[in-house]
Amino acid sequence: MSRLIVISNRVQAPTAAGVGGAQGGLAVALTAALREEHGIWFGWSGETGEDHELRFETFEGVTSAVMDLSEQDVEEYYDGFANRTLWPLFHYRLDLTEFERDFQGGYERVNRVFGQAIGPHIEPDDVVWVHDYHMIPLGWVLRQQGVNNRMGFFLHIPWPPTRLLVALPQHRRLVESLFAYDVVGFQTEEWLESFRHYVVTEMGGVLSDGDCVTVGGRTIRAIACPIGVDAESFIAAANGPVAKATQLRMLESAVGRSMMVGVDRLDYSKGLAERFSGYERFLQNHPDRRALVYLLQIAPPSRTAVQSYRDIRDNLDAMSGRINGAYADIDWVPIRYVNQGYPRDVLAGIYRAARIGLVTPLRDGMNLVAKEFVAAQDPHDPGVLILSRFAGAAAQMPQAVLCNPYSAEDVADAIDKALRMSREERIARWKPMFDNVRNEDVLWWRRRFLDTLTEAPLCERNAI
Ligand code: ADQ
Repeated sequence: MSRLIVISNRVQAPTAAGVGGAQGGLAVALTAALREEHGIWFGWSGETGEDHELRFETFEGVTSAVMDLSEQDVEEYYDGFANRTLWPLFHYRLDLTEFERDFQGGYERVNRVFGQAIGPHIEPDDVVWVHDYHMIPLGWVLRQQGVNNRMGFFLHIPWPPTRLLVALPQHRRLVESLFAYDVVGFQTEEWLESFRHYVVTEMGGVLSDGDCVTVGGRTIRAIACPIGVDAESFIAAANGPVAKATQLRMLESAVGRSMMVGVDRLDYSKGLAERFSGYERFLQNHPDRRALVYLLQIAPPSRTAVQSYRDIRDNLDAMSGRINGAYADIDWVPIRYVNQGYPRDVLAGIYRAARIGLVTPLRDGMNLVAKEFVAAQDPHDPGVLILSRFAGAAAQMPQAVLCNPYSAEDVADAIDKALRMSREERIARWKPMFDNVRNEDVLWWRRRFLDTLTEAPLCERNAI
């Protein structure tokens, strides 16, 4: 029987020290697969240390293997190339993208270190699944060590248009390394199209039937495979006692007012400043309806070692303070701004208490919050999802109130429309989105990707 090997920057498998019930959908789906197939999840421990030894642990039937990285590794590979070069560039933020040779060198070095440490643990029948932008060259490193297994790669973030990608020095080297995999997956057709465009125009690649993309002598399958949420457990959580208590607490804290909720990592790609501006425009345009609504914005800090992330936090602190100062009354504040994480069942209750879910990223590979919000709603009285047309999720959820997050007026109009929407229309929009979230959930995603990797005839095996 073949085992599944998952490799990602951070390992989210349960550990004895562990996260247990706090796992998100991706971790739930992958740990279930690892448990069934006796696999291993490899990655960075999140800690710094000088030796690159893998530490194995098996907990609740799932084996994880983590390694420390040196301070220099973290600075160049993680804070540097991954989060100051690739993340902004792939989210169309050339203005925030930093190009440093040290970052690229560190990125390649750490991928080599991972590959050399992991390679010897891969057995001939294992199926290898590498995740996300931190690890693009890893497949290539493994092939160089003679790993000839089926290997797939999934990109969780957008793939940028060719005209942006070519701003990256050595862009071709990075894309070429993807051809070491057998299958490369993207969240949406749009990102897949951008990838194909790059391959054809910059590499002279050829597209053929069955999702095949050939460059030189190497052929891979490139597919769109949108990730979903752990829908059944989220629906169950939304109907459970913790969610019910949370919902009650939310409703009691603002009787007679509609809550809008935003839940995002504090990241410039999530469009939080633009969201606050859009809401402010609504408050300006509708003085008579101001006090009937408030925004709960939950945004736990992330990547605080990176300056642009500290800047966004300062900016949002200032904006929420200014908007609350300008509009609040003795018994109402327009924005409740909270910088902490919540357990998933509490989050489900918060979503369910909301009349509007505001999901307005400037660019997002998929966006799972949009799907969680839909999963958590009361079927008889669902809230309205306001969704950025630039989130990958918009392709599967055209029934949302789609908006342009760059336009404060558009966001204000969307809020107005959502608040006025009849119950009939809310149900009519919500139902097809709910069916989609349920049908194309995270297990569907995992099966689809792994079936493509393991069962479908591959166009050509990639020996390097
Ligand atoms: P992220 O950029 O992290 O993921 P997203 O898809 O929205 O974005 O997932 C965030 C997850 O964190 C959600 O499950 C959400 O519930 C959770 N979360 C956020 N704030 C929280 C809080 N305060 N408390 C508890 N949980 C919180 C990247 C890509 C996305 C892609 C995913 C999965 O950027 O585009 O959808 O990977 O592929």
